[in-house]
Amino acid sequence: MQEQKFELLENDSNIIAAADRLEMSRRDFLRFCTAAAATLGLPAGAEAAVAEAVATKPRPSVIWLHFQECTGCTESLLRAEHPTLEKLILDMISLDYHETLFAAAGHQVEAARLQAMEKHKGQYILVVEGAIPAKDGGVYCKVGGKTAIELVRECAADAAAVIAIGSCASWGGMPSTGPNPTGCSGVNKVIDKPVITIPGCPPNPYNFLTTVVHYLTYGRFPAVDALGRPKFAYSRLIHENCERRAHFDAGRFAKEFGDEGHRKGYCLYKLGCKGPETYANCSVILFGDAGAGTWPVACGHPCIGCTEQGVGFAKPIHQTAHIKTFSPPATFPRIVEEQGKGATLGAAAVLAAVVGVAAGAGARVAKNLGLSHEAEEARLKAEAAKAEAEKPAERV
Ligand code: FSX
Ligand code: SF4
Ligand code: F3S
Repeated sequence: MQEQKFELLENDSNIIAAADRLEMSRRDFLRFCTAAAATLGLPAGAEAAVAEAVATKPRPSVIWLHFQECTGCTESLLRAEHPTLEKLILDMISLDYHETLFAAAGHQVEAARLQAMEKHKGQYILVVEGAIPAKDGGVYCKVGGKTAIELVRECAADAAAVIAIGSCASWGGMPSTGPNPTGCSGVNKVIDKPVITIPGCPPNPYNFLTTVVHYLTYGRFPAVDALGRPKFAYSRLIHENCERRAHFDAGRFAKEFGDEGHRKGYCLYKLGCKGPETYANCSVILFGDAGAGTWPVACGHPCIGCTEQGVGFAKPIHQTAHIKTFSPPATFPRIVEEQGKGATLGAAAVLAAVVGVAAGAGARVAKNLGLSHEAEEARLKAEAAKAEAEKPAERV
């Protein structure tokens, strides 16, 4: 069924043109549209509408402002490991003003901004990257002689929508960390319009891309929560979908970087992982389109809660998280099990014979992924039993 639908779409002239434009195969283009529709939680069949919109809808004009930040949002968007992501984003929007990417400078670039605002009055999307300093009349961040507050208000006035990209623009992020000498905050504190926020430091470029896909397809942005975050991306705690969750539930924790638990891929809660109090989809969509294992926890570092106001850059990195859903019960198993306890050597030898072959291949994969401790345990047991069996018999 899916195959048939794909075949029909693959021969659509608009899809063929879009795939050519993006230098993707038609199938990859359709796969992307299907994945975007699934990420947005759209009903089956919506991928055709998404594909049609991405292929044919006029690209919305985007004015992109930079304030107090590190430009990591733009960097993460452009330096995605997989070039397709960047290509897709730049294909779907008409980037009419962007200080980092513009070749022009000075008055020329200011003129381009005003021209785009005039030409697309009431229709352009304003994207803001970076926090807005308000202290001392906003003197800590000026572009072309105007303060960040002035610029954001001027550009927001005729914008069809405002998107705050990154935690800095969403709620102040890193620059707003105490003592916050420039008095900076998120965009929503200085304008009266609703702001769609895509927090993260940097934010996942796929969440921005998917938000734009929704806008192209339906002419409106996806549903957001009380903080303006698209629900498709920020309605679940990282902890709910974490690949180390089974270790958390079983009471297996890394207690120090590089210790046995850390090497085995145990839960990072005791190292300060903020996954239990951070809403984001990093564990589900990974990061930067670079494939398996590319998000902080999979790399062995606790989540620092970079998307979450009051957590990221606010709580010490190694402070344990507030568990929103439940606390580990006192009945959880011991954190470090003793190898081989409870099994006789004979039983271990039988186990070695039975699981040895399976665990050999399985454990290698699991070790590479750093995900499973079970297979690793079985491999160690099998090796110990084999060594024991090969030992010369002791003299009596
Ligand atoms: Fe940097 Fe963006 Fe962090 Fe902030 O991302 S990655 S400091 S969220 O505004 O450039
Ligand atoms: Fe994953 Fe962190 Fe939750 Fe552990 S505490 S399961 S590492 S999100
Ligand atoms: Fe940030 Fe945590 Fe995701 S640190 S990138 S919210 S895993």
